[in-house]
Amino acid sequence: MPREDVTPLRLDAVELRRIELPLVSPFRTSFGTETARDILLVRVVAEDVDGWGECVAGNEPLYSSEYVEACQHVLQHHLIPRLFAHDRGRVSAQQVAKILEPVKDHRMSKGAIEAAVLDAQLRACGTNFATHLGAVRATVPSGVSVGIMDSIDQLVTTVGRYLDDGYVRIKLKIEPGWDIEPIAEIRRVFGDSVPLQVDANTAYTRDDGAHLAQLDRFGLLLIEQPLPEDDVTGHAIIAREVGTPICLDESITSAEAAIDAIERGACSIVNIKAGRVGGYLEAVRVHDVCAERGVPVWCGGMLETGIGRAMNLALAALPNFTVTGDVSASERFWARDIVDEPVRLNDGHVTVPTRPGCGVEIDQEFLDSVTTSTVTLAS
Ligand code: SMG
Ligand code: MG
Repeated sequence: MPREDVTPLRLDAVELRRIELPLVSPFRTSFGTETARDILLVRVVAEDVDGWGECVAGNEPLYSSEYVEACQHVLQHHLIPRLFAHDRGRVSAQQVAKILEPVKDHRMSKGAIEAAVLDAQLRACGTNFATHLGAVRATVPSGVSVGIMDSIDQLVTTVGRYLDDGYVRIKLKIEPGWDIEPIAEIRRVFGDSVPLQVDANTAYTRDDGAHLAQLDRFGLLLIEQPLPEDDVTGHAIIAREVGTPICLDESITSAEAAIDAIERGACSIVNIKAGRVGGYLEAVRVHDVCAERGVPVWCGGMLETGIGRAMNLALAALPNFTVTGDVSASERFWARDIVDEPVRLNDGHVTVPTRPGCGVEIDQEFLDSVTTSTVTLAS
């Protein structure tokens, strides 16, 4: 296995930068509609090399308890001071989780700073994320996540456009009142061979097993996170009532949580998002424990900019990522990305970056033009 420790770097400064990026179209899930993202980027300056990390928390605490303003606070007042205090600011990405362990949860914040440290270290030694994490593929198939729409007609038009673009798998967001009918219509219009899955973002209850079993006739790849994140037992109950495989997203907050959910029969597929589990290194551990148990995984998305997108592609190229992920092109969400090489769709696939670190460079002029605030902390 690669992924061995890389040389620690001395952190000279950390910049917390907030940007505002409008989405090309509103994105509606069972918990709300987003039209723009307020994104927190973390830049570490370490021994003359920069490293970037992206915090995936949303504007509001709706996907999970984390939200961008709180992430900025905990990074500024609790996480970064602990890193500066460790060995006079000398840290390696592999030490970050341990150093930050006394601070409970806040995984998206921890993941963002760990990513920035890892990016700096890998740039310093000329290695890329893919090699470091253990990637085995140069390109990965690209799936797209489609929000809840105002009408089924609008959904059909949108899905048709993504299929024309070449996406090889469609994920539809569902909620009570927007499930059986829209799926039936998508199957009727586009046929049974389109790889299709649904994501409920916790919108159902333990009583909905029989209702969700009506989705079985559509041959879906999986149903993602039907119940609240802390209801692992409920998912095990639903998994017995529904023929379609149950996949967990929000519930999987660590490798330990993944083992627990798998052993309790709550899921047979796992969605991995680095931010949700506290960073790319824990994400690799989740990948590994799932692989050891024969459970396939796929890479989730959190409407990332080109920074998080590039890192996600490295992760999605690991061997047990055998299910197509939410690794769409930058243009799926952004009119213009903040990096020099936005993710592009090529025959339904996206290319894993190969340059050092996360493999993309910041478009500084554009980044500055969308920046809403910057705080610099010096060690
Ligand atoms: O980045 O392609 C993407 C978005 C994928 O649907 C997506 N993410 O629960 O999986 C999920 C959602 C979470 C984000 S909604 C704010
Ligand atoms: Mg999800």
